[in-house]
Amino acid sequence: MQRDAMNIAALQDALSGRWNRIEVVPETGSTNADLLADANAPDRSVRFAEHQSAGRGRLDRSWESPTGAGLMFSVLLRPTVPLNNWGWLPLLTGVALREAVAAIPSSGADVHLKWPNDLLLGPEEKKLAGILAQSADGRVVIGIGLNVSTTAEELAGLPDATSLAIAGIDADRTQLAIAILTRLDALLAQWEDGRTDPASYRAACSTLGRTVTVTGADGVELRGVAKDFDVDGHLLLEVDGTVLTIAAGDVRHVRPI
Ligand code: BT5
Repeated sequence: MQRDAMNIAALQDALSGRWNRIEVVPETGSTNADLLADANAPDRSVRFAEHQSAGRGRLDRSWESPTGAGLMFSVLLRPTVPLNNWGWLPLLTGVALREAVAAIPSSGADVHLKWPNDLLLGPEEKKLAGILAQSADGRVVIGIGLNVSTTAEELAGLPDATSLAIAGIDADRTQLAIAILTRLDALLAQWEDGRTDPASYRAACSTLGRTVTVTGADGVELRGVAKDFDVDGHLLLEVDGTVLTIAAGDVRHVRPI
């Protein structure tokens, strides 16, 4: 399938000044791994790949996408905000992603976040995008994978995945990337000033109020009601009348029978 390459000149025109080093590479293992390995990468570096041979998900899972079918990129930040506030970064990235997808002209895309930051599409809640944040030595790298023109055949091995094209939404990857990074820049400015508004995340996240199961990295599964998020962006899960604070885990939205 013929797919347009990312337009680096348009990205740089629109984003320079806000984002310091913007690169597009045809092929790499993982844009997250690249930025983490680059000790000299400046604050607000952005690296896009047309293809990743070892795209990563959380917990050593993988992110699979054909060449040019989606957005695959990472941003590197060197925040001056205290480390204990960094938990908001992947959540804010999800908010930026959702706003940018919802704003695709005449798409009417029904998108919302599943805590912490999967972007789900439509009533079937299929996964359109995922986010992976990794930190090391005063740096944080946030990676985004978003399915754009990926076909149903290309996603056949991932029954819970979808793409904008499958939903009938035609989107230009370069313009979408500009929209995401412009929104993320604005949300980061608020975050750096201590003005993050948790309401914007609450409004974007459909996990709130739902019965969910949460599976921890140890495989233990909890079932409860997602009551709220705390100041650190952790999930407050009510299990048998007790509210537990969940810092990380895989959430499944339980559907009413
Ligand atoms: C994520 O992990 O969803 C984070 C994905 C982050 C990918 C970006 S791409 C640019 C940057 N560089 C990287 O190396 N990574 C980041 P998680 O929640 O663990 O979900 C992973 C699971 O999603 C996999 O185990 C599959 O089941 C599923 N999956 C894999 N590829 C997918 C795709 N294209 N669309 C939807 N689901 C997918």
